[in-house]
Amino acid sequence: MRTVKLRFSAAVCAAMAGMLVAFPSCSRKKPTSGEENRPSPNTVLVDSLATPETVALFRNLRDGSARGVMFGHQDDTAYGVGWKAEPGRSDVKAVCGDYPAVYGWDLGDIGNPENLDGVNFELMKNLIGEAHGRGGINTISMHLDNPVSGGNAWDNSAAVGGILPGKPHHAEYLHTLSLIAAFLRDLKTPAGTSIPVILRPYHEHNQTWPWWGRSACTADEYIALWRMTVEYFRDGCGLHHLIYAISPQDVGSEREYLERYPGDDVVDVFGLDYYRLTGASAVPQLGRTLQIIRTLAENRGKVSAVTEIGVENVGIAGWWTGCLLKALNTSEQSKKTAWTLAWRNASTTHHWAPYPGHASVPDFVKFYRDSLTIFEGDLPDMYR
Ligand code: BMA
Repeated sequence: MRTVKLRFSAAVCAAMAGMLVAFPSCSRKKPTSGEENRPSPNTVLVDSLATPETVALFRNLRDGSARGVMFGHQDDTAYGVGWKAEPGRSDVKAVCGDYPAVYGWDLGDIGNPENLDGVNFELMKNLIGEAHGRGGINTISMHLDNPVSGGNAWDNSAAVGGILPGKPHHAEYLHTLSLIAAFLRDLKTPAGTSIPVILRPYHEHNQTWPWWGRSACTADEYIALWRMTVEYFRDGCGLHHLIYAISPQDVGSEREYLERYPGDDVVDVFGLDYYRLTGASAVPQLGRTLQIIRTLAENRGKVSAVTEIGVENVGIAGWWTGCLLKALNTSEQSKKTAWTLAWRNASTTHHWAPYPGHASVPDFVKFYRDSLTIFEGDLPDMYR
């Protein structure tokens, strides 16, 4: 056993009513009894009408209730190296005895039976429910296809200008968002309460690879896309179990972090995707960046997190404690990073977390045992 270490005004109402007209393709269901009994609006989240469990999750993330940095893993219980869709299985659990505290999922290819990485969407809903049932936390990214060319997320031909309100592909794009809304609406506990989700749309937007990246749209277009999406889910669809995370990649300064930032009223989590921690010499830079982001987030009442991290195939056997843990331990500020999520374990040549037999397993176990890291079994109730 390890030691457990907008005010709601008449004006807002009117604006929301306007949204429902502006976003006709989102089918809303009648409020459930839980929604009718919702307590007073909160002033901490992008969504002033967020459910009590969602507000509690945010406060616990922000205030460090878990007293450490939570470990996360993409698609953890959906597949791993050499297996797929086996109930209860997880590469992380297989090597250290516990599940990650945070689970990443992706809605790319929504509308098909499986996502872009072969995860069946109905199975994904179940796995999200199981993770939540164990006390874990779910975060969802969206590698959506290019809505104008029909290419994949990596097709960085111009698209954002064509899907904003009033543009030719707007209605079609809202249809895609409505599929996402329907998926998110289905995420319920057995008692019927919505499962809070940290949504991470349009990630790595300071890179050039995606159609929402910096080479494919202007800053104004990106910001308009982000705001339209938040308003659609929150006001048009009435989804109130979402926490919104932004996640630029590999930034080194406050100025870089805030490029194309859509605004405090539409961002809850200051995330960072980081793929430059390729050895011990890169530790100080990540440490500095973590301090910068935590300070920025703290000053605005937000959460900071490493929303993706890793080196493909983890070629350094001591990477977990020698690089990642060291960067997290840089200062009191960097230690307040809420979570750090390793990317997916697809195969022996495409993985970011260890699996049984991997050379980094002994070091990962040290990382797991360290008092700073939090896995699922260490979590307090994050939803109260
Ligand atoms: C990338 C790779 C791809 C994958 C994509 C979305 O980093 O892992 O294989 O399809 O993420 O998960």
